Amino acid sequence: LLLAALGGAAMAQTPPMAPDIPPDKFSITVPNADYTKQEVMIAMRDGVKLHTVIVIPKGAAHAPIMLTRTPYNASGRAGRMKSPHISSILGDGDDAFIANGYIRVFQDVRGKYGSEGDYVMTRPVRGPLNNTQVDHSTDAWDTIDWLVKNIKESNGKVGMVGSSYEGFTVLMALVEPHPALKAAVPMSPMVDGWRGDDWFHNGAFRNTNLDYIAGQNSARGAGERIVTGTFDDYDAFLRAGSTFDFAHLYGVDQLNFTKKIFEHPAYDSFWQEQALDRILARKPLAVPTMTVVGRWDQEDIYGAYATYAAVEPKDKDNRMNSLVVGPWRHSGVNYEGSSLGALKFTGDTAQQFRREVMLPFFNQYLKDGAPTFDTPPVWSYQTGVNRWRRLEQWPLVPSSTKMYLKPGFSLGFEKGDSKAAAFDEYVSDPAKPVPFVPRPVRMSEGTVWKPWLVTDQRSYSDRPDVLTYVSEPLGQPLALAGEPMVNLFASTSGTDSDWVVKLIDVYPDEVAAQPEMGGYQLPIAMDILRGRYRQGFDKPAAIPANKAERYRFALPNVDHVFLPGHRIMVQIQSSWFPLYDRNPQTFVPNIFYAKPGDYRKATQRVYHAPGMESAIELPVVK
Ligand code: PG9
Repeated sequence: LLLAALGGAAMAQTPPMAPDIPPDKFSITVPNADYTKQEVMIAMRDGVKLHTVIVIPKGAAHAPIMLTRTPYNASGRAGRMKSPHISSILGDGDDAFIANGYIRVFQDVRGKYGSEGDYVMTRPVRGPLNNTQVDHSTDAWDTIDWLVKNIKESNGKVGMVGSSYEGFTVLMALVEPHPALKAAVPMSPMVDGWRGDDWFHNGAFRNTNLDYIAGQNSARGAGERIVTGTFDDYDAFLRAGSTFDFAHLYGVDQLNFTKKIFEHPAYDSFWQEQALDRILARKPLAVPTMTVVGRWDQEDIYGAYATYAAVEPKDKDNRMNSLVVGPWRHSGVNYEGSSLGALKFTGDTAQQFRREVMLPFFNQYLKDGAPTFDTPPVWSYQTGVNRWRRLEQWPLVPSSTKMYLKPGFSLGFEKGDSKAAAFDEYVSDPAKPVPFVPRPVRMSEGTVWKPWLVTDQRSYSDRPDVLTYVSEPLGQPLALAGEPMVNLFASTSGTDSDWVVKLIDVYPDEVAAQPEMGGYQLPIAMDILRGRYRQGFDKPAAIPANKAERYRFALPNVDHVFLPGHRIMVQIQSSWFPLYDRNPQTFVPNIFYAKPGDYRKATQRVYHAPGMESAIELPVVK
């Protein structure tokens, strides 16, 4: 009785009308969690506060910090699952950091998700395009300064890692790095949006971006996506007309970044001054940097090689600036890496890299007392023979061995018969553009988009609007290591034209170990050039009709062995739809605004005549 009376008196009653939702943020306790998670707002030098999620392993002391700055929702990046286990809340790509006690930090870039301020897509560095006091370089500096002063479990050393846009923010941090930033791993960084990363390739616009821009820029958080009501993207884009017409149909033309793209179709100062390889080439090399990219990176296949090459002359002992290329799709380095499409590799190549190369690279600069790591200057997965190898440089060899396109649709290292026909021709019809993957085209489906660069090219080799040249089966292995150069002599009956060139490894007719690979036409390197830019990317010029002109451009880097019994193939076509916008084949000032009457069929000729020997210059390892 006495106890009951005492208990009753001690327990205050909650008034029936007390509000049931607490006024301040309330967190449910995760009992026995092996980490703590804090969400803080860090003030930048202009007063804008950036939302930052800090995950600290339980018991951490003198731990290094690994920072990622993202436009893709910092909370989500540290919230894969609701779990008491740090390995379940962070992504697969963080496995090596988790196993080694790193403090993991994600921050929303200004203007996105929980952060204050204005969002500007891939905000340019302070300078001609950015007259404010802040950019991603200053934001990274201010963030790192706060982290090392405020996280008491840290040893004051910070690394940065991230892929794609997050790779771009890593590179931006290197423009004027904070002294506590000790090592960086930009993965598939977006470096030059015009030359060969997300927005354009050599002037041809990538239509996939319109949906991305809608998703990123129609709201601070996750924006709305374009709803076409059409299962096949090929139909949706073709019916709309020009890329402007498509954007206008869904109101995406109203978004500022779409306007900026449409206003700058050529490689003018808007693009040149954002190109991060050019910016970093002018800065001292202060932070050890390992740049990573996938061999078949379908979004940012250009920038990693470009920054590595731009910075390499400053790397006197060949240890500060390194390059890693794995057999991956875009950002595949952070996922399971034992296969890509039909291709199978030697186990989980992505995990091998993260554990055996990336982690010891970071550890040596970030972990107190960690051993020095003999960082490979270049760590490259040689496709065809499927093996990792350590190299001293990239490229291994210049692209100096010409492989000629010959009469009779053959390929060879000697010039063709000069008395044979001088050219091959096809009709390119903008009303029936060549699809980039078999129809129906579903660009937003991961199973279509992620492996598309290894798609079997058999669906195109027999089309009348694709020229296909093929070698005899090889008697010896042929190893390539570098950047193949296209050297095409071609004419069009129109006044503008795109040229798509594909270098392909044709498997033997029968492959007993993997029957579905019998006769497979595996793309090794493919790209597109918008013909109006043949005299300079900033100098669009009409093409004189029916006159052979020279078109020279680089294909993406390869490190590949064509095995005995395989054949080399080259395919040439003039559209790659709907990934790339259609060239109307009539010269107009701005292709985004081409009118229906501008789209005309054209007869395309590719020459193999004396003085006009079309060839691919290959980086053949002797
Ligand atoms: N490739 C994506 C992107 C980067 C930068 C700008 C626009 C798009 C990405 O995966 O982040």
